[in-house]
Amino acid sequence: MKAITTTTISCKSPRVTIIGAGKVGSTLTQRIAEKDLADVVLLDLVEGLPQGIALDLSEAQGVELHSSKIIGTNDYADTVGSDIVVITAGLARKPGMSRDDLLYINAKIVVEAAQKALTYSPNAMFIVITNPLDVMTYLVWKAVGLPHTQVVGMAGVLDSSRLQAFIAMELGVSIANVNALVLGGHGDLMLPLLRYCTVSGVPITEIMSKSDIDRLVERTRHGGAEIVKLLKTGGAFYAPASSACVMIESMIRNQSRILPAAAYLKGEYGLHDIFIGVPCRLGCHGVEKVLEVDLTEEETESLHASAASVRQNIDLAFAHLKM
Ligand code: TXD
Repeated sequence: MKAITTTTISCKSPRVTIIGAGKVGSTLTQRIAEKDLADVVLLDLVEGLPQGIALDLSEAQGVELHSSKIIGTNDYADTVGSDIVVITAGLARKPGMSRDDLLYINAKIVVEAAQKALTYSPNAMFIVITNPLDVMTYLVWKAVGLPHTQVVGMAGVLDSSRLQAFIAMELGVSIANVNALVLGGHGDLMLPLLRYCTVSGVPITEIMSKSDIDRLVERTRHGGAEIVKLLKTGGAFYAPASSACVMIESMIRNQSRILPAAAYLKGEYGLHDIFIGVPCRLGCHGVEKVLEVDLTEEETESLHASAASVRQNIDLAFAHLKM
């Protein structure tokens, strides 16, 4: 009889902490769990909220048949040993409020949250979702003091996915045939790269009129506000949660997907010491590479204008926080 050899495998599941159990945080928890990506610790300052969501999602497990553990808590000690920390805590936009109105309130919230989470997960990767996104991502990086590759902001996937959806709706084609790429800051100065937006590989600039494209770009730029206006209470959360989830999946499963995200630049695109939306390769080490695509002079100008507005808000936030 042959001897049976035994192997030891790690029984530890990846662990994702989500700070902020609001619309985005709770929907993201559901997505991660139902895709069996990781155990999730959902944390909020409101007592009972994360616990209630975690219990409800756990009670769906018998039907969904995933094996992710979901913990709801108000205590950072429960986040210990997280591989990824996602920060969604903060205020969402109310109708008529710009993303930048949220600057001071959310700056304080994200810095505190990041520092507390870091105490229990000193080598985690941080994904920032709270608005104004590019500024908050920079603040989190400064607050945690980790290598910049371990901090990234989610917005480009969402903005690109919105444009992708609008192109597919307009042309009446499957979304699977449409690719879209939006760079720059997550705000009114975002930069859709139309030459890189394609339908079955054909640039939309060759199959759509300029006025139609401009209309879809405008809709993308104001995609968040359009939803705020419809919902009246709070902002978008399904597409934001899906967008964050695809980033988490690429990192946890080391898929090396190229996704647009707010990454730290040190000279790429002629920009220094700033987080802004650019195409990145996301893998188990975080932002493993920033890809530099060719930009026209006009596009470079737009990207720099977007970066200048992010920089201005970083300076305001720093002065406010006395960091
Ligand atoms: O593309 C993007 N990056 C975005 C960003 C897309 C959608 C939403 N975007 C921003 O994410 C939005 O402007 C907000 O700044 C955040 C979270 O949006 P969400 O819609 O989830 O907001 P909610 O439902 O108001 O939830 C916020 C939660 C709420 O439960 C608060 O109690 C909690 O954050 N909160 C905190 N938790 C922990 N610690 C602190 N200090 C704290 N403060 C608030």
